[in-house]
Amino acid sequence: MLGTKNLLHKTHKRKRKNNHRSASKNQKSVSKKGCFISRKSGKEDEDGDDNEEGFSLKASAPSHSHGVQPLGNLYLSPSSNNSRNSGLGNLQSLTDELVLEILGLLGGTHLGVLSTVSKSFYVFCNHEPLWRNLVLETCKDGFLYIETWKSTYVHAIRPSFEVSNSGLKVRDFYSDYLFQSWLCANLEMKPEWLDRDNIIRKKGISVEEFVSKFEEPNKPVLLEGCLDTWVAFEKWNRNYLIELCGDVQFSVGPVEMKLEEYFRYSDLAKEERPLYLFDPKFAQKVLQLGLDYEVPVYFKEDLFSVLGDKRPDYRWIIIGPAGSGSSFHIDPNSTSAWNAVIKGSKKWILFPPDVVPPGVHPSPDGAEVASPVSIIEWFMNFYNDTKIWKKKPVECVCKAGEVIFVPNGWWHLVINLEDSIAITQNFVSRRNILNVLDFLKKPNACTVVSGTRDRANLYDRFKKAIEASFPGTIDDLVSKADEKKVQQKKLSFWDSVTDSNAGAFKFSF
Ligand SMILES: O=C(O)CCC(=O)C(=O)O
Repeated sequence: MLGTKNLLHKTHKRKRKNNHRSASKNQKSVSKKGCFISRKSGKEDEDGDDNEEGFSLKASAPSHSHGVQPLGNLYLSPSSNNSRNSGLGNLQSLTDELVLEILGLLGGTHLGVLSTVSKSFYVFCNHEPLWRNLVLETCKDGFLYIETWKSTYVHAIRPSFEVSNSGLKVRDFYSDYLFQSWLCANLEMKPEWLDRDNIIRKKGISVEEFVSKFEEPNKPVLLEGCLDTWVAFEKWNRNYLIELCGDVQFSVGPVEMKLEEYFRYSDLAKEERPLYLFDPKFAQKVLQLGLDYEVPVYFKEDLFSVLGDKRPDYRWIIIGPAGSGSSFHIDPNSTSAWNAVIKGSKKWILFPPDVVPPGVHPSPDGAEVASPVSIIEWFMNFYNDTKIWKKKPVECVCKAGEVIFVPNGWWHLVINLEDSIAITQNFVSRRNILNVLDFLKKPNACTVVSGTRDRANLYDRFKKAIEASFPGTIDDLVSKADEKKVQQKKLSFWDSVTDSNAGAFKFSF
């Protein structure tokens, strides 16, 4: 949903660009051109050609996913038999997505039984995201992750039941959909996806400079040195957090998990969209977490605080392994945000409000966003498009100790490059309160406003509370904004009749 912090984006059906014309028999790895690359180094094997476009697999990647190969390999196969089809019987005419959608309607027992019907059903029924969904639907209060989602599910339902994870390898099974799912789960970020770093960085600037150069013009900036005095920056790491609150449950996507169990999951899971710990109530759950950090001086004005404990969600602790992150979205309720990296590092891509990122399709009322299945898939299929765009995104890697300012309305995508811990807060200051009020007043407020149960009335409650605490402020800001608009109109008229460089009038016939 546009503007929710919790990553509930609609996803496109995986629309695979056929990036993998061929792969080696053991599917060691493939390049975009269809030639081979090696694990980790990204270097070409002897049988490939020059390959600056190659992909590397993570060192931890399993050597195959049940032997699934990209469809292009079928054309190199002497038998031209695709066991995907023969084993599906009458269902073979359905797309892979549809087969998986149907299988997604089944419970674990039926999936298990169906997996014994044919090699093809074995591969489909062992597709890990099916078992992940079953776990997330069934184990709302957490789960103990055991090597794969399938064994996690079986363990949760029947702890005494042993599941073997050895995994059959099926010959001659070709599917772009299933292959790319495996590929995306095991790809390293390519160095060229990380190279561009064009954000403005500042250290030790005054609040006035921050407001006039960044907040007022609504431009991102990366601020260095803001966390130097934070206890969190000095102390927070896995051991500290486990000791402090390892048995406390935090929000992880649709479930609640004990922190210690989440860390166990994040160490073991190798998947395309790792679950992300993203909890807005962390400071109520563990008071010390809230005391271990301080809002940086630039973001002290926090007008939603007039609503006391009736304010919408505004701060989150964020924990995730490499590869986890947030796909493209705009922050809730037209607020601005800051995001402080305490451990690890994050790659950011930001587009201004008037530029919808490639591959992203917001619904006309702004209530939903359809975007690629995963962040890594966005990089594979869309990142290159931005190179030829006139309006380039702002990009950076934000490292531990750094804070990024995300101005209101900006689209952003974030991927963790290492295991990361961060704090983010959304805020309303005098610079963006009019945008926020406009947003809360929208006719579809009850679907687009977020972070509170009382969506439709947030506008009235907030406006009244501001008027009570800061009488006259809204009227003042409205008249200043009107004056500014008149000034800008005058300026643009003057620009249109003068040669602004030479200070002379322009004539046209
Ligand atoms: O994953 C992250 O750290 C970024 C979170 C984010 O985009 C947000 O809080 O709006």
